[in-house]
Amino acid sequence: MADEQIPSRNPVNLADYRAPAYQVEHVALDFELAPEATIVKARLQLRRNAPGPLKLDGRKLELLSVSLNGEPLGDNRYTLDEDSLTIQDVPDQAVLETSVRINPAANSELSGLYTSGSGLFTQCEPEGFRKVTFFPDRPDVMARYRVRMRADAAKFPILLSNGNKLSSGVENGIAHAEWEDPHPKPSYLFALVAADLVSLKDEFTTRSGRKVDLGIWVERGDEARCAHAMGALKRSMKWDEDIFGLEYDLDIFNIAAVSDFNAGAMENKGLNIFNTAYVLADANSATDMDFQNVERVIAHEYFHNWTGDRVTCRDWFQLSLKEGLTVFRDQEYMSDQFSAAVKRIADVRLLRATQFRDDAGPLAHPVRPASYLEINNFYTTTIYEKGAEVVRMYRTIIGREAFRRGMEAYIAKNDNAAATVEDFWAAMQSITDIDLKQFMLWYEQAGTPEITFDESWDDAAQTFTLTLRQRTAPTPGQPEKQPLLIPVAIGLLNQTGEEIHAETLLLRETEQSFTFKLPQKPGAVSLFRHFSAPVKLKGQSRARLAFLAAHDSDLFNRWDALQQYASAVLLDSVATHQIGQPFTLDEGLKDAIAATLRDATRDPAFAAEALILPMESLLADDMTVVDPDAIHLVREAARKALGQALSAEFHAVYEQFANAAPDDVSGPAMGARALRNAALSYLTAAEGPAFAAAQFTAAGNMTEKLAALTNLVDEPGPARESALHAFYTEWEHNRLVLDKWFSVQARSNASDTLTRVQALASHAAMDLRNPNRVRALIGAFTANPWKFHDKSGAGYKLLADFVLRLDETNPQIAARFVTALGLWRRFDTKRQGLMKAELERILAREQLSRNTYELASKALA
Ligand code: 0A1
Ligand code: ZN
Repeated sequence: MADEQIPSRNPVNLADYRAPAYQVEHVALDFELAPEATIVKARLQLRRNAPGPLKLDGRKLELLSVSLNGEPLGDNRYTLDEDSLTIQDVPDQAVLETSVRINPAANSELSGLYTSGSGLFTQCEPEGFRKVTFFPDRPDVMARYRVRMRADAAKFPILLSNGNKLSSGVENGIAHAEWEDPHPKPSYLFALVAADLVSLKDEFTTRSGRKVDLGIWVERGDEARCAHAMGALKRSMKWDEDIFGLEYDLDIFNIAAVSDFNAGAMENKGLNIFNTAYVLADANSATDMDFQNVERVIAHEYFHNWTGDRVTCRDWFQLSLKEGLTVFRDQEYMSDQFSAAVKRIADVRLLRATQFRDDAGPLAHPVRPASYLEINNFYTTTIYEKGAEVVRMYRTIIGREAFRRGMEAYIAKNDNAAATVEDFWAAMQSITDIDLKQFMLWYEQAGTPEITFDESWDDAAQTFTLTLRQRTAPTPGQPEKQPLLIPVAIGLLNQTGEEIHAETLLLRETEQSFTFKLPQKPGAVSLFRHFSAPVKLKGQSRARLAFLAAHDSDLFNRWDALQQYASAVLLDSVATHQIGQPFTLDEGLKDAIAATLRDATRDPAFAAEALILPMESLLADDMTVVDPDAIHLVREAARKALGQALSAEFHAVYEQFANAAPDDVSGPAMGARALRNAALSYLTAAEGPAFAAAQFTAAGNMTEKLAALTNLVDEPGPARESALHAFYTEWEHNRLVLDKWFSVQARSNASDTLTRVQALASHAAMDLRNPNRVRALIGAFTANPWKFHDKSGAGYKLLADFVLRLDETNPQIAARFVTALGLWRRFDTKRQGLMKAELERILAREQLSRNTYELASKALA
């Protein structure tokens, strides 16, 4: 960035949306590919669409020539600046040809065309295509593409792009290929790969009989680790047909894996490009979590073919239209493959830990933001995960069957078009009598609603009245909130815990009462079953939580009740600790954990979730002034006390579930391992590292190995050193596994974590160009709730140093890390000062990227 002007700091506003002056009907692209100098020739067939000049986006392009309808244009006919090429007086129908030179090897931002290893790859969402060629780089310009590529056959034998392959071959040492995509698409879905890759091939026949050639392209030697991804792809293709009636629409579906990638994966039409982390998996090198992540991300990108590609977004404010919907679809897919309750628990855990937290801080924004400086900063859990909750609420409100018809209506009406969240809303409204007008507020209002309630029983009338109240706290730019339409799934339980009534209520008012005629006074009401809305429910008594944790037939709420109960008692202990009193174990918590262990056989995966005490960061969210030290000490003390009090039970579970075959990645096998590893964590807390050391040595797969290592790294000493050394030596040459070696140390609670992270930052294997490696160290460290917040401020400084270094090469990744400092208001004045000082130091840098500037300045505001 150093030699450029300060990037534009003018926000883009939803209210300023204007249709594009020209549509592009067809694009012909010609690539002469070489890492340092690639020549891109583009031929755009233009048609006028609205008044105004022809404005093409373009960044870091060296313009070689431009001609209009075959006539070369002199530089008096156009204006060229840092970001665009504007041409006045273009006829209503025209052909524009440009030729540019770009330098993929110098592209460290990893957006546009860039090198990774010895290959060339693209990433165009959201605004990368403008770094490939001059183009109206906005999602409402949908064109048909024809792509020709030529490259040195020795280095780039494989040339891939979107759609169907028309031809390929090698002549005089030059590889060439031509691809054509019959479906109109926005530029952000363009993709190109030129590399020396090999493929795992398979095929899938769609329900109407189309034979689709499937290919997963990876580096030589990695083919054997693609089987799980291929299986996931075929399962996803079938599932989308079965559940949504959506069938694949091309003869080829390719996935290419790349090591250097800013995000998880990308849904380019017919050519998904994936971070290797979400493709490669075998039991030896990948954990059960990795296997599930591969399955989930493969499904997610595949599902985008309809929700994203065929129906795309009008502008980037509508990002959640495709992302929230596609996350919802991948959640449903995963919940059909494994246990639905466990999947819901994992999703809600994530939502609370990340989205609720953002929604309560200075970076809170609505599911559809009204303005942004840098769109790359808006690939957030609000857009993705809260967006998925919004889609889920439609289904909860109107019912499954109506929702399925609403989806059909949405796709039929918006096929091959660029849509808005209003279009989705309208499709849902069109098939239901329930008035959904108020529901649009979920897209417009930021913040997490808080729900409180009252209950009363009228003995004479035999009626039970439930009063619900909602309130959403102010968020930046939104001081006043209106009441939302909230689906509240409830269950009424009798005194012995049996269900006597279940229903979904629609809460529309700030305060609203619901009355039920019942045969008897209920024992307890279970609210927001299966987390029927993304809200915080307040004011449940401990007695009720303990009752629900033991009896609720809704498994999600049973889990949640135990979590809330545990949070309440741990926060009490934090308060006790702060006044210098010793820790005592709550009997109710002990009983609930004991009951979970007794019941574990029924659903080991569920038991594993239930055994995990509320995360430190979650406990922090419920404190007025966060005390990271007290939270950590108390949670550890509880783990240790439970491990000691229930030692026999934990040992029994650990032994009982030891039989899953190491390479079995079925749900039951993963559940058994999760349960054992949960037990291991208690046993280590109570009895020291012996068990973990034994598991480390005996481990038959990465899930067991990494869980053992995670327990071992908390305690400095020879057990830790020898395990880390053995792990490094074994996996030094596998980048994805080496990432785990970095992360596990950055997450460690050991006394020397800070100095270790500092040392790892300049380890020979640290690679600033590789986002996975940076996330493995710095991302993991900022998620370390105790060590990152070390009261010396050294953690904050380490982070800010990294942000400033990364900002020069990869602003997208740099900016993401700033959010960790955005929570400063939640801490004591000393930490506040230290965090603010680092934010100010970041902002003081001249030439700061727009990405980092936006988040740092909003974090301080
Ligand atoms: N649409 C992709 C996410 C994605 C976004 C940005 C990227 O590069 C900056 C890459 C991928 C998805 O939802 O999977
Ligand atoms: Zn997506």
